[in-house]
Amino acid sequence: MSAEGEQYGSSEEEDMYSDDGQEMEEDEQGEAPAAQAQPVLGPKEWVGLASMPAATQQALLNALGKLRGRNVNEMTVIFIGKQGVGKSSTVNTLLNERVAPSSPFQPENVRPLLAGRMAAGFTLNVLDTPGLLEGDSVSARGLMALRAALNGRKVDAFVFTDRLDTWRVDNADRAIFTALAENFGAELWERTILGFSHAQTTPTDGKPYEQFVAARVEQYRAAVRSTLGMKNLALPYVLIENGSRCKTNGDGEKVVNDKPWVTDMVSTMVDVASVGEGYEYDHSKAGKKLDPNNKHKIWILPLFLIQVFVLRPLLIGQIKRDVKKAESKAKGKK
Ligand SMILES: Nc1nc2c(ncn2[C@@H]2O[C@H](COP(=O)(O)OP(=O)(O)OP(=O)(O)O)[C@@H](O)[C@H]2O)c(=O)[nH]1
Ligand SMILES: [Mg+2]
Repeated sequence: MSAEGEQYGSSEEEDMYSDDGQEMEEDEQGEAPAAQAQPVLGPKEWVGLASMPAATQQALLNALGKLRGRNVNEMTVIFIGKQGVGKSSTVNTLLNERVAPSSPFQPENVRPLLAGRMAAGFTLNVLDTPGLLEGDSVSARGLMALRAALNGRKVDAFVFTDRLDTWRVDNADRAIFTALAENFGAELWERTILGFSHAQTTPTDGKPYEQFVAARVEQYRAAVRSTLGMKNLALPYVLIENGSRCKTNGDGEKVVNDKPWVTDMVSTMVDVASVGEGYEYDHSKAGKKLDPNNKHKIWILPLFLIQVFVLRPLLIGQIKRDVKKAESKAKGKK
């Protein structure tokens, strides 16, 4: 977290983002086209805030005001998780703008995306990242995109997003928990909020809603803590409902279980942001394992050398001896 505005577009990787949250097109060489290579970078006025219900606007400004009270004028949050769990939709709902592409049918964004928004002298930076799963394994591409998003930037809170209505934490999920810790350090998890989308789900087991939520949250927390061997991880949680049928209260605010959830989410982010100095990606400590499928590649060269310099000469020697034997046998017969 920093009290001063960061430089946008100051690094090579910054070219991956645009200031309005739209992904930049790639040309055939995979580079940003010249016309867009140097967009006017920097946070924009948070126009979406003005069209939120007055009660939400006030509550958000109050929540962010807690940081301003500590002389901090900026907060950076980043959404991570598998494909299709609602990361982009949540970014859009949070900013009340359609900045991130979202689709029910296919993985949407393959590159990270940054949207910086200013209101009342405060800058909120929101980052959306591509899904972290490819087939049944952790996506190396997803991890690389996340690294690009983290590089050179202090992050105040991560929102690890998943659906409330999925009743599983499987091996692929656990592999993602581990890959994040291995590649980006366990500190990432100390700044992580669990974000459950589809929170307007009706409990299927007939349990009261609160119990249903508590069970899913505890299941998730236990899985993360046990996978990482970090039993004291706090892992606060927030409930999210991006659907157009999200209930609203008398003030027109989107609510889940009667609570205005956007405000609740931002307050939780502020609480996490208020602790310590924020997360910074440490290149030297992590990053060598970005390809989770790379683990055994270290053996390729030694095995190749053994094959060329040991096995092959042995085999050729044996073949020569066999040929000689066969020839002398044939001579003997004559
Ligand atoms: N009902 C409901 N639908 C949601 C919610 N969040 C997301 N969706 C829908 O789920 C689908 C996927 O959502 P996205 O926001 O694109 O998911 P994502 O995590 O960004 O996916 P990738 O970019 O592919 O990693 C879209 O059709 C959304 O409309 C939610 O809270 N409630
Ligand atoms: Mg997305």
